[in-house]
Amino acid sequence: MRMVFRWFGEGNDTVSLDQIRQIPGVEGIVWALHDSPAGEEWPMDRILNIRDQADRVGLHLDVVESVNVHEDIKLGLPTRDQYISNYIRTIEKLAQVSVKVICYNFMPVFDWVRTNLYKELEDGSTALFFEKAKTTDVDPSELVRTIINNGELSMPGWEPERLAHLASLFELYRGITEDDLWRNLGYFLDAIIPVAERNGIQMAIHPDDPPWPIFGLPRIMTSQANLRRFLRLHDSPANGITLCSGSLGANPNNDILSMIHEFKDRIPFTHIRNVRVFDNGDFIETSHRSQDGTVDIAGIVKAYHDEGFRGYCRPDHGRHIWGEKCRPGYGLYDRALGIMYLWGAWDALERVRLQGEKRNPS
Ligand code: DNO
Ligand code: MN
Repeated sequence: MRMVFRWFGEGNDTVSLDQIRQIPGVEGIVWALHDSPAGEEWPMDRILNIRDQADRVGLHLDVVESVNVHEDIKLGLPTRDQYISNYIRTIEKLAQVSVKVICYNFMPVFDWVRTNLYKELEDGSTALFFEKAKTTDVDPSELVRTIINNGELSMPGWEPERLAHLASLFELYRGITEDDLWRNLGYFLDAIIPVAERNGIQMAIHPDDPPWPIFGLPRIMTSQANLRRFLRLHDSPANGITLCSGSLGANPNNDILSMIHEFKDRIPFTHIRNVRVFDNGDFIETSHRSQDGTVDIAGIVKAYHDEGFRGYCRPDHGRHIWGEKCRPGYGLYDRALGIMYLWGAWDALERVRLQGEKRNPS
């Protein structure tokens, strides 16, 4: 398992590269040009600039998260081809700085959605919270009003210019079914996967977060059966998954251990984090420890260890603790604690394996 840590870039993150390099066992940053609009080709000089910064502290750039997919591609509009060409040119450029994995998602309109970014836990820390009732049977125009009026719904990364287009975006998605999304995803994969193959890159789709339709918009990266269907849609080692335990774990019917065992060869990148799911479907993010949430993180680490997992791993979101002011979910302290929990579990398993080998040399 190769540990990496998400970094949003100089001036865009409260965590510095010098802090990241002091977290034990972290070898690289998970990065992106976050201000580059979806659909645009990433400029090479800016890519090289990130490489220079990472080089200076001895961290690698192997994992990019995310190269975002333009809505016209998800919608299957005729304009999609120009955005796919830009995407392809970005993949080729990333290969030039030896990127190995590109994470992306195929969620209509929104990336991850929460209804409260600072919900208080029993211990006084705060964490990202999702209240299901606020996102079902919502009238899109009502939603747009709520967001624009700076209401209770919090969508990180939603700049005012983009919000203004939300109503027309919802209009375009009217009548788009799950089948349409599958077809449009297949079209996208057929175009980009051969390019990834030629460039030694594995594409790794992130599951939908939460893994069910929200605001009446379809979502398809939600379950084991659908991830299986996804892998068959374009059957290639370059077509992989970012297996995110927190996203999939928000639905307790998702058996993450079974997914790890089934998809092991197609998981170049994993996000490991915990959530506590309530009976009514609401959930809150918690510390990584198994006992603190609904997702069995120690069991997940064991499943990866049993499979001899050699892919990249990052702690995903963390709580906000010890008074830290940071991007929602992306503080230093709780994610660093998460890493130490993951390493502790992994190293204990590794010790047991080595002792077994010593006892029964093959
Ligand atoms: C949620 C996070 C997401 C993720 C993007 C990937 O679990 O990991 O923000 O980064 O959805 O495109
Ligand atoms: Mn994730």
